[in-house]
Amino acid sequence: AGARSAPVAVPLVGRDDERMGLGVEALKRAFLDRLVYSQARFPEVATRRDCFQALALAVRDRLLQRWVQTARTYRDKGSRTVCYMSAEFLIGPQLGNNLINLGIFDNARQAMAELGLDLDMLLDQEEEPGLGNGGLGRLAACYLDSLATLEIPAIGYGIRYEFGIFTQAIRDGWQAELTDKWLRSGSPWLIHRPNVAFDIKIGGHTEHQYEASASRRLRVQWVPAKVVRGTAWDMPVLGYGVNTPNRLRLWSAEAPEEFDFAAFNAGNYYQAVDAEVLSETLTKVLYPNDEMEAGQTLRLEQQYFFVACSLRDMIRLQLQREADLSRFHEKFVVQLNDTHPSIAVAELMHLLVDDYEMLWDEAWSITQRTFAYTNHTLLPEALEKWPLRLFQKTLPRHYEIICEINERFLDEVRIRFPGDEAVLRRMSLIDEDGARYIRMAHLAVVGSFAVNGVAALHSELVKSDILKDFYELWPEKFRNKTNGVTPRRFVLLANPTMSQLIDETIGKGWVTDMMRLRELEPYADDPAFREKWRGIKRGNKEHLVREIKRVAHADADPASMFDVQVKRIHEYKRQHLNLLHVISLYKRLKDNPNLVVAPRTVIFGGKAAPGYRMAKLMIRLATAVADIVGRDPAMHGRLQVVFFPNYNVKSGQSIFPAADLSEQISLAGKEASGTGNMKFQMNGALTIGTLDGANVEILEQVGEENFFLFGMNTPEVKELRRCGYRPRDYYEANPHLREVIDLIGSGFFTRGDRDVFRPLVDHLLNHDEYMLLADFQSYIDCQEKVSEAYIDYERWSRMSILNVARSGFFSSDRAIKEYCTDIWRVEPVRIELTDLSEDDL
Ligand code: 4GP
Repeated sequence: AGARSAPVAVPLVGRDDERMGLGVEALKRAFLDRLVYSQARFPEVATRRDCFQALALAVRDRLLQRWVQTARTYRDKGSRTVCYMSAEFLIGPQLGNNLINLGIFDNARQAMAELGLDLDMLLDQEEEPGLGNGGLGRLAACYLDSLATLEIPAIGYGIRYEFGIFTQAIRDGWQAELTDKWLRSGSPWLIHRPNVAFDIKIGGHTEHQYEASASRRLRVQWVPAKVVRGTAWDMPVLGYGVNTPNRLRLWSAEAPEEFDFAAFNAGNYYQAVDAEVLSETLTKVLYPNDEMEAGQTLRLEQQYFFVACSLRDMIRLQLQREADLSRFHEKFVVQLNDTHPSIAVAELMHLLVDDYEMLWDEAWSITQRTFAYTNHTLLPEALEKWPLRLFQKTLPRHYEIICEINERFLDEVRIRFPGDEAVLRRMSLIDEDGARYIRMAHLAVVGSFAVNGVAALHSELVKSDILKDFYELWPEKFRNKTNGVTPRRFVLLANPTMSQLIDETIGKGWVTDMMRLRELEPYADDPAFREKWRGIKRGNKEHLVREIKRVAHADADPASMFDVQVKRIHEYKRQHLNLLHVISLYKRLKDNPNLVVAPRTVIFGGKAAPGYRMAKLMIRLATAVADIVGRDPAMHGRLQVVFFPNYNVKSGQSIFPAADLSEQISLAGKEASGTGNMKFQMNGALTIGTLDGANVEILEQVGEENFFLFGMNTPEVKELRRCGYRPRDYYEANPHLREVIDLIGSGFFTRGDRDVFRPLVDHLLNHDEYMLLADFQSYIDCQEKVSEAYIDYERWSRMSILNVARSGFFSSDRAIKEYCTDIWRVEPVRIELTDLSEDDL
């Protein structure tokens, strides 16, 4: 690049690709430059990895150009900013998505082809940044995409885990966990900001002193046991078709001093580096528990660490523009993604009261106007509570602050519910029954101005069940924000052939206005369109068949129905109910070889938390059934089972577009929303599901005739539980169910070993917390209807088209717009791109 000339403002509309650096020639040049100047390689010796890196860096340059302007605009305008705080951002591979959002996917493909490279091969090189477990982390990533696309000033704050969610391998049918190494060769998207650094205290004790001045204010000093330095790593998140990249800022822990010279000089070399090693463990690894709390000190330290860095960062930004923090809540609104960051409520109080010497009442008023909290689960084992002793030891000052918040809060409760001791005990931030705990959900609710669930049903259950008392106290705080997913990644990028057909049929523009998909409805009655639709699904299935061959070493028949359940493995999600159906079908096909049913390939994918024994056993059951069914020649062309290993964002992009049937079969009242259900629907899969989570709203959108509904609803579940649920009664009353369960128990799937699945069978017969046996027959009957519908392929295609046409509501753009108007009160800020001169590129 030559001397920089002053940038000239040129709007992006009517852009000239080459001049903007986005054309084929410009991309080739940029790629080669990056190969040489960043990778120090020439084309003849470059590896695939070098080439990926070079293309990614060339794309990143284009993001950064927009980023700088965005940052400048936000600063100049002092725009109100959403801070999305989340311990997880399951962002997935970035290159494809960035090419899509920049609008240069086709140009990049051509540019690479002209250099003799295949874009798909390059995309395949990218390591998956698995900085999350499942739904909650992926939702955060979809929301960042929509925030940027809607041009909302926003920052995602999270943790730069060195090791994300483990890589799953299947060994002898069991899940094996391998360490994830997404950073092994660095990430081209992360930009280190060593100068954005904060020293964070942990542990120790507090000292209380009255000031000598007339006011004799109480001053609290926190004397920590250790100090960890957090530095920022930024990832640009570009919106689709706009010039807004927002910032995902991830904190990484280091030792504040590189070296303890005192220890070194005393001759203890090891102790000298100890602090560094210890500090760095803090952000080493993501806890692989989905909907389950670990309750370990390191986890609390992680949560506190990233929240403390983030709030300090926000305060720094605010003090660049204003003299004090009295308008902090006007500049920032913080969304707490579940309770993981809810310690932020106490931390902001600590900062305002202790560091900035604000009076408690003013600080509390700012705090309560800053935070909003999203609940993602009703499962009791996922509701975070910290043993008091552990908490006090880790965060002594926050313990005091929480006690103070609690006292004041309980005074309010006393006034509202006089004489009701039970309500005080239930609502207290501290659980005093038995071992004492801090209840993080209560802290989040008390410290927030808004609380939301993630689907209509779930938000109702939040109000009627887990936060009932709080709802009675503050009904105005509670709302619903039904989840959404980004159509950029999960339709445009994942399913280019369907996207193209939609473009040709109703024109472009639906990607940012998904309600326009309704215009597809009339085409459901057009046989020629249906045929094209089937052709596209077939192509996507053939692509998945190749993937299945590659990773699961199995052959799958693309003519069969692809019946798919991919999500974390959990008892409440009931993958084992799906397996009961598979075994039932197997048995029926064996008994009656002439049975007329649709041929099926049942595909499972998902990780189990490493310490969750029952979930691991469910995987083992899936692989065992896959094995036996696969070996049976009688099943050939009729039934097949595949366990797709290491399900993640990347493989999801091949799986959703290829699915015919989407399994959403959790026990009613347990799945907060689900988002996979939406990704399947957007890609033309039909749902078999219970009235749970967002299934309820999917059913409402598509109509009963385009949805396979089965099972008990939430009131029925509650009623059955109230009456005393006895799973064994179902087993005894239903001979077919008995056959299926007995087959598992008999050792049939494990070469005669009856012990392997005994815990699972025993659990089903004696406890069956998630009521599989109660829903079994209804599920089997419903699967029968699925089979009939699939055989009538014209009818199936019609239903599939209508599902896509009616999926617009589930775009994360809709969800984010609701958050913006109803909770965040933020407005879009348009970013005008100023052109770079020729020789800058
Ligand atoms: C998940 C819920 O289980 C899922 O229903 C929901 O769609 C998703 O959050 C996003 O809201 N919860 C978690 C968790 O991932 O760890 O609690």
